Amino acid sequence: MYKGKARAYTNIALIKYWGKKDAQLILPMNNSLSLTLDAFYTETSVTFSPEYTQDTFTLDNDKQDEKATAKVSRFLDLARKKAGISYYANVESQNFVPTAAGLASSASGLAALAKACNDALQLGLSDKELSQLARRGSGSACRSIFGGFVEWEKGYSDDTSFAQVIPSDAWENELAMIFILINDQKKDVSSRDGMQRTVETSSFYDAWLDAAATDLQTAKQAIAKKDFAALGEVTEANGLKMHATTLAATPPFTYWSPESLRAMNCVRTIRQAGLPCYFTMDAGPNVKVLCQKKDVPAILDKLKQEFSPEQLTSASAGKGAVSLEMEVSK
Ligand code: 2P0
Repeated sequence: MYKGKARAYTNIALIKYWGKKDAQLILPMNNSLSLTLDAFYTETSVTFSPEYTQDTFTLDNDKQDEKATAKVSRFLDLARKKAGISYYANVESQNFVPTAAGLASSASGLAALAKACNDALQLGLSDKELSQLARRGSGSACRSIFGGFVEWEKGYSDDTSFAQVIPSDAWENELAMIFILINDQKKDVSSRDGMQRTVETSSFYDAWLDAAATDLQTAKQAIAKKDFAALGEVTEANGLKMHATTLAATPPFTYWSPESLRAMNCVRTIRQAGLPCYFTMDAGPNVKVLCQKKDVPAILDKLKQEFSPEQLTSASAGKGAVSLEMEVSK
């Protein structure tokens, strides 16, 4: 019996990953850059045993259906292959999020599973190799192996596509992200389907790739100079460009809801009143606000005039994935 347990924190992209060059290996079309956060995380334990007759997957104490389990099984196959064993496994995952807000991301989940497999099977993978492995589960998971500012180098093969820390002199500890929770319903178009449809059909997609390359350089320069306004501006602009691509897809779609627009306008108003803050959105209607830690109370005060306290949660920069337990008995 081989058991490992690990925790990984979620990350939010400031420069988005949007589109795959290779869906099987999960190689992205563009580099992305994220901030790992401390408020939301997943703890996952995995036990491989000769006594199991199939893989099982429990999420938040709910036994998952065949489709969700099959996704985990495909990932476990990669770990089993590396270890040279064929035991089935039991995976138990717990998402730690302040409210049932639909923020539980596959990034923290698959990063925690990769780390737990590494521990259970004593694979001895470096963080770079762990990032490559996590990427095969879910693209954004490769960034959650690391804390702080992280860049996912798109690479061109399984071995060359992985994330790494962007040196920042710990500047991320002065930053924060406020989440405006709009909706916890399951999304109509998953990020996986959404990015595929966009790559295949959106007439704006080539423009997105050009913009993402330029925006990435701007963001890295802003981090090097600790220039918050520059980082915020490029974060907001890049998110808007990603979302613009979906409008030009066939059939067109959007992750925005009227409430998302209201939140974005609210952030702009707060900024115009003199508090620096910038929004970004992912494959869903929630709005995330990048700001400086010192301004969090004042920005929350303003947001509370428009949104209920239950809709607002703030996070600081978080750490990379950590091991929690290990047990091997033969
Ligand atoms: C990101 N997103 O960079 C982008 C921005 C959503 C919008 O990564 O298909 O769950 O498993 O590789 O990583 C969400 O997509 O997709 C995502 P897969 P993933 O954070």
